[in-house]
Amino acid sequence: MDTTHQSASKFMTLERHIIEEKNKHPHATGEFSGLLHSISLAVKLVWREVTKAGLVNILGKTDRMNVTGDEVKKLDEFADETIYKAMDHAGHLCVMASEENEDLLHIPDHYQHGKYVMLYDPLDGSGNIDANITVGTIFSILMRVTNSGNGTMDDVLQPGYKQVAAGYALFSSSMMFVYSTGHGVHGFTLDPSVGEFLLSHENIRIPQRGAIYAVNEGNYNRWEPNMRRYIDWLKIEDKADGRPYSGRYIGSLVADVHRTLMYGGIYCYPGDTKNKNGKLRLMYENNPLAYIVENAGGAASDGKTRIMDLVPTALHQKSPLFIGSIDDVRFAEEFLAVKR
Ligand code: P6P
Repeated sequence: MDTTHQSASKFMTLERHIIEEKNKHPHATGEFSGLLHSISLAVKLVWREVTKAGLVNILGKTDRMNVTGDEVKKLDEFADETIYKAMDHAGHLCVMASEENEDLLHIPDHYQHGKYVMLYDPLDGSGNIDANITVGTIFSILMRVTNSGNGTMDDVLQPGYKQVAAGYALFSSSMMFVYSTGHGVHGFTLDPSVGEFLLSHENIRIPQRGAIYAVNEGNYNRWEPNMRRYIDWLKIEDKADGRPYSGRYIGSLVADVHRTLMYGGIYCYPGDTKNKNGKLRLMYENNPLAYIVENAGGAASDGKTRIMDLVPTALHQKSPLFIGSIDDVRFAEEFLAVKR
């Protein structure tokens, strides 16, 4: 095979990958592929604004707080509206839910209602926008459980193991789109010269154990004693290569989890004396990222229970999160289970 052809055969666009993934699901209709394609377009529109945020007046703050008390930045609002408008008319969805909106986001009556549900965090890590730090969009896809018409809370409040797809876009030095439909985790990098996502990380597998931990140590004094003991243990010089784990914390979940996916290790956001369930949202952050990491061979729990087995009771409920290499998550669970 000549090198030209070889390089051409490696030219896998996201669109072609989605179609080939569909062919692995014998009963899949084009609707699922169309949904993923719509999402990839939506995040490109967000990326376009994120890349110029510093140049136009969409940095800074609005006078709004979101439903979980985070300050809403203008780019948050733009991303939220852009994704909704890119997804509401395509006919794939019966309802949406966004971290930035207290209630369900219904599909306008004059548009076709589809069989899927989408939950999304439009701009995770947005507190870092003004410092030009990596942020991203996280999405989770479920099948509706009601028969027709507007989707309901029953369609949305499903446990994470019911997800049929999940992924995230990463707005960093380059733009990446990482997704899974249950057949491996695949990463695409945007080639801005053609506006296409090209396959750059096929079948991502997370190392069984890593040497990096990510946690906000500013909360150390609020943690329960076993959590402190776990983090203290990571810093002891007795690890496999004779060195302690390295601490890395970006403060942007999607970036911290992507690094963990690529290099291994663990990201922790435990509960504490001030927030017993921590800060992260089960439906918009923990479930989709757990789906990705598990499909890459990793694990995600709340310190005791598998994240994707948690049965949601509220749209914006929070849960502690321990996510990453399977050995690291199990070590953390063992420390947390010790009876003192
Ligand atoms: P803290 C951003 O608001 C976010 O939800 C995640 O992206 C991030 O990992 C976390 O909060 C940071 O929280 O308490 O460490 O500042």
